[in-house]
Amino acid sequence: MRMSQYFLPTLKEDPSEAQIVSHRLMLRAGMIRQSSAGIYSWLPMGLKVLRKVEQIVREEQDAAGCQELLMPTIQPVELWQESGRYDDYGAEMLRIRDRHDRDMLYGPTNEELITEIVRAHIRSYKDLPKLLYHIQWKFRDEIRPRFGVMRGREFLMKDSYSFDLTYEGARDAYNRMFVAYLRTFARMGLKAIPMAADTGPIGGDLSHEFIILAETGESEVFCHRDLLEFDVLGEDVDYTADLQPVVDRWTGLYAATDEKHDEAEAAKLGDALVNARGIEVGHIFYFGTKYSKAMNAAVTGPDGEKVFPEMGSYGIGVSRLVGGIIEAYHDDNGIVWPESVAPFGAAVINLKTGDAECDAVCDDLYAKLQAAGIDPLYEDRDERAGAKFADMDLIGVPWQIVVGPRGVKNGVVEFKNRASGEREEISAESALARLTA
Ligand code: 5CA
Repeated sequence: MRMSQYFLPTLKEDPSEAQIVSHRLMLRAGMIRQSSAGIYSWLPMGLKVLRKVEQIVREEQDAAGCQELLMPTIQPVELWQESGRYDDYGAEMLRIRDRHDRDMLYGPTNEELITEIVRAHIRSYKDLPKLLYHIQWKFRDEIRPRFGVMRGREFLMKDSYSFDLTYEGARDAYNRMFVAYLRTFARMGLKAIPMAADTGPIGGDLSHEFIILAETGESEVFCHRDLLEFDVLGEDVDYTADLQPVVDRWTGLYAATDEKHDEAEAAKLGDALVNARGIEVGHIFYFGTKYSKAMNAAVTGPDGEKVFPEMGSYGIGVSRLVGGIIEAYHDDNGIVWPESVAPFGAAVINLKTGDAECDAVCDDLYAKLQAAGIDPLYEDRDERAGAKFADMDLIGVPWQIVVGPRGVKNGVVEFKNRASGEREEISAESALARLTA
């Protein structure tokens, strides 16, 4: 992408409405634009990152044996009356009336809708288990939307739902999602710690929140220090195997959110106790037959008897994650994207646009990076060098190749790593080779 053509409305000044760094940087880097309180448009670069995050979530769901479908955002109220949640959900639910005076709602979550789909199509125990997910916008009329995409009213969620014949089967689905979540967040460079959590309006008695530690996090959390050192990507995961030992290892050490915190238990940890703030990036629930019974979604069991499937639901805050990643990866100059979610693989910075030699070197690098699938951003605007550097650091592309007239004369470019700030003078060919190796 050429910067001269790109719709990237960066801001020089800090927007006054943003209280936390990720919100400030998302606005300054031209990633989002507020449309009304807690509702955002995703501008081209913001959308690129959102899609990358979404794709990692998708790949790990697929790897864990979860099947993707897509449910609508607008739901009929009747299903929620069946489950009994229509009244429970209160003012957070956006209620809509269509032209035929039918009551509808903008889905805050999808337990009812998925249970209706399964009820309609799955009649026999032989068709179980099923593990289904979608990635869809949700609406919750949060009383205090804040911190940009962190607590929005409209937000993108990945939600999965499991249906099993037995408790053991449901536990197995829960464990698979537990491990898939650890992998998902680790691939984004995040250390997410599963913590015992409250179930709120979703219900059930087994639940973990996945929390990344951040000073700006909304929840107070407590955990054993050693959990911060566990490495999940180092483990080879076989989703057909029994994952209980992996889950036991993670849940064997103390970790709890505020609501589930037990002072006496935590005190036993002594110096090993970490008391910090955290951002909830995922939340998993086992709630047994709560919805299958209420909505009469029964299957015929092996002996012809009526069985209500054991269910669980598993959410990831996809749009919240974009903010969460920035909270974890930034410095005074701007965003420092982990490579796995970076909007561009590398940037080519032409310090003297219009200079025949600089243009030739840059054009060539740009074409070759494109051909290699690096998805480069080409800073080809007619701007001061200082402004180009500042914008590029703000945007946070992991690698920068800086091309200036002096270097070109000596046959070198500057190869800069955004995270470490390290710069090297090497040939354009070597820079290319580093990125395509
Ligand atoms: N049905 C269950 C699991 S699918 C559910 O809705 N769980 S939840 O309420 O915990 O939401 C799942 C995830 O969505 C949360 O862990 C959080 O990361 C994200 N989320 C929830 N509310 C918001 C919000 N207002 N803004 C941004 N992300 C949110």
